[in-house]
Amino acid sequence: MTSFGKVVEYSAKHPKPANTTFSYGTAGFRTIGDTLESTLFRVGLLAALRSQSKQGKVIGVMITASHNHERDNGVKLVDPMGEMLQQSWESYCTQIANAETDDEVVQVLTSIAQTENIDLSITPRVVYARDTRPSGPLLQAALEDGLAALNANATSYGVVTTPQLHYFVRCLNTADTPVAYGEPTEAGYYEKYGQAFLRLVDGRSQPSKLYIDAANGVGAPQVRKLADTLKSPYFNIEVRNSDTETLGKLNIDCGADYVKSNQRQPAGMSLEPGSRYCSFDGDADRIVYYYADENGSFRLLDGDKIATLVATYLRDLVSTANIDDLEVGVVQTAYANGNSTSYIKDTLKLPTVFAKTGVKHLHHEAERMNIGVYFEANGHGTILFNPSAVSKLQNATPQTPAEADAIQRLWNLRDLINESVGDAISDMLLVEAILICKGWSLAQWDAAYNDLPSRLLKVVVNDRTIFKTTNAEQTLTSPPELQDVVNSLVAKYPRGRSFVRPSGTEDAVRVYAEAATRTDCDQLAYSVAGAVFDRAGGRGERPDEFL
Ligand code: G16
Repeated sequence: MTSFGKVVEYSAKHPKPANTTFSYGTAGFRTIGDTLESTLFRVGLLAALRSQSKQGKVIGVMITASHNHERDNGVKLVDPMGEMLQQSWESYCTQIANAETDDEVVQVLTSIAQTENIDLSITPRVVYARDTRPSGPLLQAALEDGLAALNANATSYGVVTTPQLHYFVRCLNTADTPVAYGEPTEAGYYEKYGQAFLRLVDGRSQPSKLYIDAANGVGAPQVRKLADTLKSPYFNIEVRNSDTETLGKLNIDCGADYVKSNQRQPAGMSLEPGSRYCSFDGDADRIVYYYADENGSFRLLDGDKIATLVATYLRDLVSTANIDDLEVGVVQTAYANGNSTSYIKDTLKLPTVFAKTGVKHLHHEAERMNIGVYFEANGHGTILFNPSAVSKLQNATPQTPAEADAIQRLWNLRDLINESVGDAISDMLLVEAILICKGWSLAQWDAAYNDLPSRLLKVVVNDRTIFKTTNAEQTLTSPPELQDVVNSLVAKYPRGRSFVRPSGTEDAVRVYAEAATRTDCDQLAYSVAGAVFDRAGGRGERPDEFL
């Protein structure tokens, strides 16, 4: 029997739905969960092949649709260092997911194996996990069939957060090497990040309670496990929106995406001035903070605010550590608030670059920096210390206690962050540690700069694939002439900026706008969304709330 000898038989159990095209988008495959069975089976095959192409390194598979509605599901592959799948393999994913017959599935596998010169005698190793979605178990079973068809050595991590799975993959592949990342277990995860947090805050004043909206997703049980491990007054939390059992609650009126998009608190949280709040998304890879000011008005501390807080803290530590040529940089996307970018450039005097939406794009830009802080405005991001930064820290010879302390703090910070991917739990510990060290309230953090009023809207259209962009997704090249319309609308508003791009995770087109005043911003956002609706096949209700 050839290496692919069992594939046809297994594949026949998971037929591809007719007239459906799948595509590996911003964060893997993502669509209605019930349609994804064949895709999961085939992702199992591909994960095994990917492992073989990496000489048997462990590959991860995460079954989740993150911030999306509960009826959606999705899957993404995790590469050996816990990073997102190498982009050149994304087209293989799309190819195999769309193979029309079982024989064609084998043909695609054979062609990838030849192109990539893969040694098929290597035993593939794959680990996988899922979030709390109801379609998860069925999709997991299909994935397991794919792994069995290629005789993979496969291990389930059960129901965990997406970043935890990334962490496990990195730990497994670095075990017993000089860059060993940690214990590849849930307990190891809580221990590593929790202990780094405690080392950073030791001796400081204890913070007030942090209320966490867990989006009724997997972050709820996981963050409670962290609290149980830490048992520390420095980590005094209360978890809200933690119902992972009742159908229909995941991400509904709660979670980081809801809070960021609607710029209001989630259901189940009434904000008291002086209290502290944050929201995770459904698979706990994003986080945003918020509070009520003294007038009771809602104030959001999103991914841009987290990036600037973290970059400021790192910049100051690096300066105190007095290490030559150790630089901090920041990576953002077009969704970054214009005032955050000005603040990074003009006040912090740090380099900043723009990447396309999707942490996989930001991650690669951050790798080019010594210490790269990358965050999307939606609260998805982390920090990377590249090998040159690590060796500079290792070779540093501190001349004063202050220099030695700053270097130690940089090491602790590095241990505190999930370097494989954006992680709501580790990012929360990072923010908490910095606030505790600075003795800051959320209002003091917020005071660094004022956001320009901004608005993010979704427009549902007949076919979002007709939308093509360039210039880090800020300029439309298709549909024809739509960008000219956007430009003419933007020109009407002081400090106006707006762009349109197709979502890679939802069946919608996203419209972002910002301007000098709230009224101008909303008018700009809704007029651009209206133009998209009118000129590019809008479906459902026309977005015209403010016009
Ligand atoms: C995913 C990606 C993020 C991206 C978001 C929205 O987040 O990991 O990097 O910002 O989708 O993407 P889009 O605008 O293309 O729909 P998550 O939290 O849903 O995995």
